[in-house]
Amino acid sequence: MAAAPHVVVVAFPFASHAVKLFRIARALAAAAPAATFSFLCTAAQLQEQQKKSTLLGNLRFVEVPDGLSPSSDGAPAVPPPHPMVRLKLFMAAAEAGTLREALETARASAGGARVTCVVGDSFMWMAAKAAAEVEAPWVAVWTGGPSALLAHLRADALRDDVGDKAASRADELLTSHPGLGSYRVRDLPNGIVSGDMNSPIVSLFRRIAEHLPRAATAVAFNTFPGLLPDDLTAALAAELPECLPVGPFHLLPFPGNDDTVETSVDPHGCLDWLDRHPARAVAYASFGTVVTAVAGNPEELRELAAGLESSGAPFLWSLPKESWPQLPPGFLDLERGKVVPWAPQAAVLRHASVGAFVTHAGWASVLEGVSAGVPMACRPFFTDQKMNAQLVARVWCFGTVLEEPMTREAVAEAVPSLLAGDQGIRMWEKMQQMSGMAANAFAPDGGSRKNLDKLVKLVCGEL
Ligand code: U2F
Repeated sequence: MAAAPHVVVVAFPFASHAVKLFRIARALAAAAPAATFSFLCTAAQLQEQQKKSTLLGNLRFVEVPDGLSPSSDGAPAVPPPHPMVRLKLFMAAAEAGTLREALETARASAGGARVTCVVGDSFMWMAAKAAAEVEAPWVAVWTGGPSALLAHLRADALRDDVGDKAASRADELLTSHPGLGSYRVRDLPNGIVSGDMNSPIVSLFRRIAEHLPRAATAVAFNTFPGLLPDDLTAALAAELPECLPVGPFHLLPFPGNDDTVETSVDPHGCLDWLDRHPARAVAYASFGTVVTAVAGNPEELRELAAGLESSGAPFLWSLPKESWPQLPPGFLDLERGKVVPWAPQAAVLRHASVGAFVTHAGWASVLEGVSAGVPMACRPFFTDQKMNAQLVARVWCFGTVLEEPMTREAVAEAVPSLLAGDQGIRMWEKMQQMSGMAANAFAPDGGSRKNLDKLVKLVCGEL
């Protein structure tokens, strides 16, 4: 009798990546109860996931060191404050061998069960080599905006085309690049045709683009069939091995439990506060999990505050507490608004009183806006966000872009127009069809459900 499959899932422990990989690991483990799943991540992130969720019997945690050296007296290392420094240390250690060692620990602690597949966040490109060493296929997961991945895969062609004219051609559409024709030169992620070509994050994307086409057996995307424009889907299919849209996988509820309890945990009373407002009256603002830490700009923060205040609309703003002192005096006491350090965003966006979403256009946030049918005002900052914002505003017509730097006037104009203006109503109507498609993606015959079933077979070695 063949041994039961042992699938290793490798997470990337920064921003909201780990929770996304954990949700997909959990969906796979629930669908394949006879297989063992080892979820590899740093201790801090494993603790976070354990706090938030019940574990399934066949899904176990294995630690990958965070790459920080303990001090000479053996005391635990103090993490450097900047996330980019932590990222660099973690990635260097993973590349040098900590990931391979964790894989070996996973194998040994699963009674020596051979690893039959490695599923990994694409950011953990070194998992490709670790998988090859144990003769297992590597299935990559791309959690971000798919158009940005295409841009990274086509980076050489884009550079040949744009050359050193990125500034003078900033507003040109990339019409000669299949799948990228709706984006302008200025929307490309940093480090492709402009910006610092040697920053750690740019080198990381280069590695991803090198490894995915050559080493992955399949790439799972956080999208659902029908969401992306056909030319983008076709261009990705031409660059990559099998592409499987299995999203929005980060919104999948705990297996066997239909209510999305996890995404509704609400320590700051956001949902009760929303209950006190009429339908489509409230603007919700959030810039995800990394923008404020990495690119936060106090000037723009104050502009957003002033814009929300003068928009006249009630607003709910999820903003890390460290940034609260930068808000204008008296802002936190405004009756019309509520500022919280964390909101149950997916549930907030599904609340009937929310009618506009001011977002950084991180991919999960975009998917949550689309799933809830809430028009978006996007202020993108880095990586995939500018392309995601173009997809929202130009391709789907589900929102607008707040140009950089965001001004109070732009916010004060965009918010009421999304909430109650003709343009907002048209967008809202247009979004209802797509949000219906998102809701059906995991129905028994839904497109993402079928792809997830296929992914389960693939990782269990049945295909
Ligand atoms: C990076 O994105 P972020 O983690 O900043 O942003 P999202 O992909 O939008 O994910 C944020 C998640 O955190 C949740 C929110 C999303 O699921 O619902 N959240 C919440 O529940 N409550 C809050 O108060 C605030 C957030 C990167 F910056 C992006 O460019 C990439 O697209 C993304 C890819 O994974 O990673």
